[in-house]
Amino acid sequence: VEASIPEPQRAAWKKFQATPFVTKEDFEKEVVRHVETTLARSMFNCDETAAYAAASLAFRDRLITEWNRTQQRQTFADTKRVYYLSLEFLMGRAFDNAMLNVGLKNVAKEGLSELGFRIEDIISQEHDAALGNGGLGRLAACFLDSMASLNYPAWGYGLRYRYGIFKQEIVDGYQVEVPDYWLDFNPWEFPRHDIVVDIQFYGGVRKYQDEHGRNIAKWEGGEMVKAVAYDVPIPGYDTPSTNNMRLWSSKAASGEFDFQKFNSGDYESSVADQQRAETISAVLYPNDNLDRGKELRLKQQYFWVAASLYDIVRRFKKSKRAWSEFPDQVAIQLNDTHPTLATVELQRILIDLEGLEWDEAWTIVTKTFGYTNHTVLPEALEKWSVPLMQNLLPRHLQIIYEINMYFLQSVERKFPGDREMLGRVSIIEESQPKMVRMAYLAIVGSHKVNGVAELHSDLIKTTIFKDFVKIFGPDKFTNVTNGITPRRWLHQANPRLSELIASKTGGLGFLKDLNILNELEKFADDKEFKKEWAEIKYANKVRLAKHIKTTTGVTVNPSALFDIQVKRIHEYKRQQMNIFGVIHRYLTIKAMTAEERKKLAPRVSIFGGKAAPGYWMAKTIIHLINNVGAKVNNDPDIGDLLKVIFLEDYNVSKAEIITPASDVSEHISTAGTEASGTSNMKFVLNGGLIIGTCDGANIEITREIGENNIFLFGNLAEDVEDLRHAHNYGSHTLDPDLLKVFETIKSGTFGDAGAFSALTSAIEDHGDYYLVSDDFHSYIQTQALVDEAYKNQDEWITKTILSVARMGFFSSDRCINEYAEMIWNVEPLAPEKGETDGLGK
Ligand code: H53
Repeated sequence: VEASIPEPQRAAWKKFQATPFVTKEDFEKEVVRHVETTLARSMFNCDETAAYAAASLAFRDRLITEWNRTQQRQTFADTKRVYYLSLEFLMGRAFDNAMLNVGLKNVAKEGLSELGFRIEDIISQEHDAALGNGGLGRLAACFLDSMASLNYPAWGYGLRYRYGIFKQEIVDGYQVEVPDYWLDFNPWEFPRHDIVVDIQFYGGVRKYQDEHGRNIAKWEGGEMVKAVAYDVPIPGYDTPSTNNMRLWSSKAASGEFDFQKFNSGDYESSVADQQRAETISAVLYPNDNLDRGKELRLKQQYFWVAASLYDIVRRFKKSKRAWSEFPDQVAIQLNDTHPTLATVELQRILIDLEGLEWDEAWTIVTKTFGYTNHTVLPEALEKWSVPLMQNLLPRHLQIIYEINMYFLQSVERKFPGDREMLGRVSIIEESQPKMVRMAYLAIVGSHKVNGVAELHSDLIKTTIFKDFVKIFGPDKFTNVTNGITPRRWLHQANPRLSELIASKTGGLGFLKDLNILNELEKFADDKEFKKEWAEIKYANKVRLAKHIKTTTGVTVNPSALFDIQVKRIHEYKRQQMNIFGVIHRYLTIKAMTAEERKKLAPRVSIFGGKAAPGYWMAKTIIHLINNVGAKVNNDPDIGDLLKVIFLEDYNVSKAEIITPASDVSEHISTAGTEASGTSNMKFVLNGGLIIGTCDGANIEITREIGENNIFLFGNLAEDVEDLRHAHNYGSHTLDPDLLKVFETIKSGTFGDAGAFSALTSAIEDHGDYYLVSDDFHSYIQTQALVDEAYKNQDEWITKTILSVARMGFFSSDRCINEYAEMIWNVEPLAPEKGETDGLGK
C-alpha cells in the first residue's frame, strides 16, 4: 500500500500506461525496438534466434500488460482464488500459443514476413519448457490454459527447475540422457527479486508455556534458504484475462556468496553453501509414476509448498478478514500427493504463528484443500520415512502425529474396537523404519478427493482408499475425468483441420465450446468434406514422414497406416507388447506369399517416449524397439510393408507434429493401471482411431464416440487380480504366438539375444505381472481388424469424422468447470466489455 501512487499523480500514470499493440506496424516497431535496444543488435546481424527473441519479447510485453490488469481486477474484486499446486508444468513452447490465444498470429506472421522471416522458422527456435515428466505435468499445463480462458482467478505454483526433463538421445539403440539446460534465454519469465521468502529446514522444536500459560511450540535453528519468485504469464484464449504461474527458485540465504569466508581463504565452503541452496531447485526428478523417497525431493516439496503458502497467506492477510473466511477466499488443489505437506504447513502457520486453536485451524485447512489422485500403482504412492522427516522438518512431523492421533480417535469412535482398521488407515505405517503415507495425509487434510477418469475414481474407492470411504462417506470422493486444451491440441497442432472445422461450424467458436464439434456429424458422409478431411490427414503424415526422414534417415511411405505409441516408457503401458506384436507381424509377412502380401496394408509402427534413467526394464524396451527397427527397416524382403521407427526425445513440441499424423494410436495399458491417459484424447481429436484396452479414459472415449469407432481388446480390470493369482499359483501357459516371438528374439535375430532376456523372462518366469501373454492373442486379432478396416478408406474416414464430432466432452474447459463447481466453489471473473484497466475506467 505504501508504494501506491497518490490520487493526483495517477492521472499521469493512466495517460502514459502501456498499450498492447494490435496492428502489424506496431508489432514490427516493437520487434525492431527489441532487436536494436534489448538485444543490442541490428538488421545486419539479426538471425532467427534474435528474431525469435525480439518477437517473443514484443508478445511478452503485451501479455504482461494484460497480466497486470487481470491481477488488479482480481485484487479489486476480492473474490475467491484457486491455487493449483503442481511439481510439474509441462508447458512446451509459449510463443505460438501466445500468438494464437491473443488472436494476433496473422499480424505476427505478416509483420515477421515484412521483416524478412518465416513465422514457422521463428516458432521452431524456441526451446520447450519441459518442467514435467508426462501426463501429470501436461495436465497441469492444459488446466492453466483453461483456467485463464474461462476467466477463473487462478494461479499455478511450481518450481523453477534449472534442468527440466532430460533430453533423450539414442546411441546404438540405447537411450542416453543429456541435461536440458533450458534457461539460457527465456523471454517468458519475469524474475521478481522483490518477492523472496525465507525457508527453514532442519533444526529443532522448543516447547514452552508463554505468559498466559499457553503451550507454544517453536521451530528453531537449522538452515535457511531463500525462495525467489519467477512469474510466467498465462494468456487465456480470446479473453484479456492473463493468469500467473509462479515458479520458485532457490538461493542461498546469505546472499550470492559469503565474502567473509572467501576473504579468509575459505573459498570452497563459501561457494558450497550457495551451491547447496541452489541445488534444491536445480533439477526435475525424471521419474513418472515412481516414488524413490530421496531426501532432496522432500526438500523440494517443502521448499515449494512453504514459499507458495507464505505467498497465499500474505495475500489473504492484506484483506484483513477473519481467519475463518480463509476457505471462502482460497481454494488450493493438490496435484497428486507431492504438495501434501501444504496441509501441514498451513496448520503450522495457523497454530504456531497466528495463535489459532487446533480445531479452528484444522477446519480451515480441510475446507481449503482438495486432493487429486492420479494413480493406483503401489510403486507410485508416496511415503516418506519418519526419521528423514524428523530430521528435515521436525515440527511438521509433530503436527502429522497430532493430525493422525485426532484422526484415529475419530475412526475409533466410528468403528469401536476395530484395531485392524486403525492399523490400515493410520497415516503412519508401522514399518521399519516407520513411514508417513502421503495419500492418507492428503485425504484427511482435504474436503474432496478426486480421481481422473470414471474407472479410476471407482477403483480408488474400492481398493486403495476403501476404508476412507467408510470413514468419511462416499461424498468426499468424486471423479473429474481429465481433458485437454483444444487450443494447443487442435488449433495450434493441426491448423488446417481447425480451419476446416471452422469453415463448417461457423467460425472458431468450437475452441471455446468444444461441443460445437457435434455439428460435424452431418458431414460424416459428405463426399467433398471427406476428401478435404483425408487430404489434411495425408498432409500431416507427410509432415511427420519428413521429420522421420531428417531425424532417423528412414524413408516411410505416407500412404501406409501410421500406428503410433508415444508416451513415457513403462511396463504397465506395455510398449513391450506392441513391439512383440510388431515382431509377430514381421514373422507373418516373412511367411506370406507374394499374393498375400499384396492384400496387406503397409504399416509404419512409430514409438516415442523417455525411460526414467534408473528404469532398466524400460530402457531395455527402447533398445529392443531400435534393434527390431534396424533389422526390419533394412530387410529388402519387407520393403514398405513394415517400418519400425523410434522417435528420439519425445516432448510437447514433437507431440504437436506427431499427434495429427496418426491413423491409429495405441493405449494398451494393463486394465486398471492407467488412471486416465490424455494422449488418447489428443489423437482422437485429431482424426485418428484408437486401439486400446478397457482402461482409464479409453472407456469414456468409447462411450462418447461409440464402440464402432474404437478397437478395444483385452482382459477387464475386474479380472486382473484373478489372472495374476493364476499365474503365480495355477498353471500358466503362455500364448503360442508370443512364444514364437520369444524364440526369434532368443535366436539373436535382433542382435545380442541376452540383452533382452529380462523382457522375456518377466513374462515366462516372473509371473507376467502386466498380463502381456493373457492379452496378446486378442491384441493380434484386433490389429488384424485394424488392417481390414483401414482398407475401406471411405468408412474409415467416416469413423474419424464421427469421433472428432463427439469429442466435446474431453475439453479441459469442461474439467475446470467441474472442479470449480464441485471442489473449489469459485466463479469466473470476466473482464467487463471495453474495460481498460483494473479500476474499471
Ligand atoms: O497422470 C495423468 C494420467 C495418467 C497418469 C499420470 C501420472 C503421472 O504422469 C505421474 C504420476 C502419477 O501418479 C500419474 O499415469 O494416467 O492421465 C494425468 O492425470
